Amino acid sequence: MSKPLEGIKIIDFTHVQAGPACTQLLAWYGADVIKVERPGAGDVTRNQLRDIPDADALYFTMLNSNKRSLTLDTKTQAGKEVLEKLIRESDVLVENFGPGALDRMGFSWARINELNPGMIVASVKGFSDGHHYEDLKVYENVAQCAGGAASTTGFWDGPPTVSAAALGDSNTGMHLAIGILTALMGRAKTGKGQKVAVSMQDAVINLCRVKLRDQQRLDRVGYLEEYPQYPHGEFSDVVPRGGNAGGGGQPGWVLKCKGWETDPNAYIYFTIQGHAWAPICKALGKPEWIEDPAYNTAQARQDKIFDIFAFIENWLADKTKYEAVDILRKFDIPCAPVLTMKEIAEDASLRKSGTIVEVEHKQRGKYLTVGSPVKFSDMTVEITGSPLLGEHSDEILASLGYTKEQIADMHANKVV
Ligand code: CAO
Repeated sequence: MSKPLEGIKIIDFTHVQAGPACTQLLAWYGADVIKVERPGAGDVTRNQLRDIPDADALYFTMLNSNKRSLTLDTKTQAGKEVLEKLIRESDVLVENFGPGALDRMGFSWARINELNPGMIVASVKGFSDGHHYEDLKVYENVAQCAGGAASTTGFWDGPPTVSAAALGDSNTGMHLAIGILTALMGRAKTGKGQKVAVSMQDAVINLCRVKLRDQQRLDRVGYLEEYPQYPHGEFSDVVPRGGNAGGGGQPGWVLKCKGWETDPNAYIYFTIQGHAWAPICKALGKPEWIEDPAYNTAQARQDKIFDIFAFIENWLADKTKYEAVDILRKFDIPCAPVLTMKEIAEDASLRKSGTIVEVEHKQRGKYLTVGSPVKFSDMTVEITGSPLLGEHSDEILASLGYTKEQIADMHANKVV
């Protein structure tokens, strides 16, 4: 079966993580994604954090699979002409340069729209157009701080903390992919392209929606009952860091299991879902708590929630995280072991589902990457290795009508 995005041609003017994560996703689903990179250098991540000398770094290979690579100096006249040709016959251009870089290159939205009125131009920036910080260059953690994630992550007695999950980068790329697909649907109706923009700050804020919920609740009632600060601690007028507390209406915490003294990841996450109270009591061997008015409602448990967690930790002391989950799952209790990246890399279920895949790379040999988290009933998403720098330059230039001599000339003049 042909892939759903087959026939969609994308100029991938992205680098580092936010933009490449977006275009990689579209490439998986069938788009022809042409990564345009500076001759001789390419995306900076090809060189960043290398683990094999002279081979593209995993930072690059894991964000650029299923793409083709064209080297092109778009600041030269000849390079601009190639880009113009590409724009005329492509559907989408994606970029995440610093603010104003595309305009300075001579490819403003107005110019691109003139070259190809059906073109969708999709951008990632740190802050949205017109924002008082719109001129700032932004990386992951800057966005996590500006988007409310850092002030609400971590423990109350520590500093604001960033997450290891790429809330600023890959998350913004995923938002942009939704924007591009929406604009493609729109174009199918109107024939017109449009500009699609996602700021990293906005994408983080979208994921911190529940914290803005909490700010308004705090403003109104002065406390947040699901936070560890309640009822024994103090609240100020801003949403505090809640440690490992559950973010919704279900109290939860990270609890120690057998071996925690030596293994920093011998923990499970345990959730006390309201209607699962009876099964929890049965699992813990505390049936007397089921009807006890001091325990049998969420409200009654609130002021002793950490005593309950301490009791559960005691119960967990002779069980590994896996043994604990195997017992608790029989009682329908929402829980999971805290998994390390090593465990994830080796997890048979994740390999089977295609979430963790091994792919072949011309320089590196085999490497692991994260496959499509979206699964389709009618499509198996195949992940291929990332392209070498300029691997497809000649074939792409030839397809644009350049002769062998013209291509050789461009190489000689370092245009490609
Ligand atoms: N040929 C010629 N020039 C090229 C080129 C090519 N193929 N590709 C890029 N360039 C030029 C651009 O035109 C620009 O030149 P000018 O600044 O002279 O106009 C320059 O290379 C790239 O600039 P940049 O600002 O994008 O790069 P940087 O390394 O200074 O900043 C980053 C990197 C990520 C901070 C910045 O791009 C940014 O803020 N992007 C938007 C937010 C974003 O996506 N951040 C997340 C990155 S993932 O962590």
